[in-house]
Amino acid sequence: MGLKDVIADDQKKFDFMTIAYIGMGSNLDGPELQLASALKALQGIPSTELLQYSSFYQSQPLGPQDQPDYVNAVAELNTSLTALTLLDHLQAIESAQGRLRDAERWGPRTLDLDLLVFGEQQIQDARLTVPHPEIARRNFVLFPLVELTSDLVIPAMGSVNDLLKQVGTTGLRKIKHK
Ligand code: A4P
Ligand code: MG
Repeated sequence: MGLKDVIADDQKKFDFMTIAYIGMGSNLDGPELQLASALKALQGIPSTELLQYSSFYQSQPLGPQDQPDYVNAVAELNTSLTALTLLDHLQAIESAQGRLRDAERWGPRTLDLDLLVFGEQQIQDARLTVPHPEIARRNFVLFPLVELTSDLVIPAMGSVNDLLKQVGTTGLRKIKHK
């Protein structure tokens, strides 16, 4: 195999890799520790690499106000899994960290892992909507996202920088530097 073939072969390897962004949130049972162990768990997902993650941010609850503030962050993954298989792993991590499903909508939780963006893909499945439809309304998602990748353009939504300018930074406080 010549050098060209090796490079072409290498390229093929990367062709099926997808950059995915995961929104992480917790407001129960030690939110910072919940996110720290979720980051460890993300590193254990097969065929997937944790490339980087944002600072942690304290944020005021969206939805019912009679719940503690959240800690939010975003992680960047490189994966050869499909979006649905990745979602299976995210939900398994949520369950392992004591997340009770079918609780109140937008209510408190030990760990929430949302698949925000999966490469260029737009997915409308019974179990999965990508890009996550609430991104544009949530500064606790957009701010950490911009910290990681300020030039990201989200399919059908636009530039993360522009989206962040529209929502502002009210209620957000950086609590942990990397
Ligand atoms: N699902 C569809 N698309 C996706 C996706 N892109 N990523 C489905 C993940 N899941 C997706 O989710 C319900 C179903 O959505 C899943 O079974 C999956 O198949 P869930 O996590 O079980 O339920 P949920 O999280 O209670 O509902 P929802 O509507 O996803 O809530 P959100 O939007 O996650 O909001 N305030 C602050 N400051 N910070 C927060 O992080 N989070 C929430 C929860 C409320 N308020 C918050 C925060
Ligand atoms: Mg969720």
